[in-house]
Amino acid sequence: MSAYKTMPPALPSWDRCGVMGIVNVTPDSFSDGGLWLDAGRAVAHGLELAAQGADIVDVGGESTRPGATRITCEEELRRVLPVVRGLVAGGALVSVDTMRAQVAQAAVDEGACLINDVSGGRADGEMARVAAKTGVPFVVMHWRGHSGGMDGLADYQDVSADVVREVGRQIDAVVSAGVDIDNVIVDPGLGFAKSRSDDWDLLAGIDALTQFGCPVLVGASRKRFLGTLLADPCSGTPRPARERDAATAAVSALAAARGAWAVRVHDVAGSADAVRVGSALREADERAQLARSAVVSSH
Ligand code: PMM
Repeated sequence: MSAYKTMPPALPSWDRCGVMGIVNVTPDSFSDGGLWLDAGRAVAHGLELAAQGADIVDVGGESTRPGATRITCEEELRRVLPVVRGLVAGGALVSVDTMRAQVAQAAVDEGACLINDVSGGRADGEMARVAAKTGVPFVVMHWRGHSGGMDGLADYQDVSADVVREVGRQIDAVVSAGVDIDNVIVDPGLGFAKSRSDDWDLLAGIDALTQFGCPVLVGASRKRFLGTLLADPCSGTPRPARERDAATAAVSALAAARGAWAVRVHDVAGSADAVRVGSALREADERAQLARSAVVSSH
């Protein structure tokens, strides 16, 4: 039985780029694995993220770090559902990060208001139908294959054009399965079958993803391309994942300035400020463009 007795919630939107706080209920996620495996701690952490300014809290039970092996559906349900339930009871807006239709359905039944599927519906043939049936917003992330082998799939002619084309195909597939186009959110899938330079190229070309008219979600938080950028200049050792939050906030500001709908981050406080900076810059830019076009049309 869905938590939504009448209408499912519309796509959340804010007067700036939103902040999605991450709660990984996993033993093995790359930067916070094992920290929030206990449901009570995970709920407390998610509510703390909401208090720090997360507009929505994303709960995932299966690690997608490069090389990760899959867990069973039962285990994923066991990890995710009590946390979704606790966060909803605590008043947070919750999304569920899952590639499984059964987990998505169960999480929506507990009150999750968005399905974040890193495979964009490709990993589970039932997912798009479940997303359509529940009527909640659905993330179509660019994805080429499961984490176990995805590093071998980072082969592009032109990464921005290829990602846009493949995401476009996946949007068509989920819309054909009944998902309302107004509920589709797109995501470039930074770090998923991407080299470090692919991630930078995708960020530089993020405007291309807006051509579908769908909101854009950016997930750069603590990812490898930031660790490599900030590597120790002597040893070349990548900056540890937990020390990449300032760089993540910088990406959040840039994504907001480019018009992203939301950023998905571990450290909410830094990005909550950063998206305000980026969104204010974007608004100032829009005002300046309006003023320029008013001058041109008055001549
Ligand atoms: N990245 C991760 C997990 N889920 N979801 C979306 N929509 N976009 C992402 O970039 C994304 C994601 C991997 O990061 P994590 O293991 O720290 O959660």
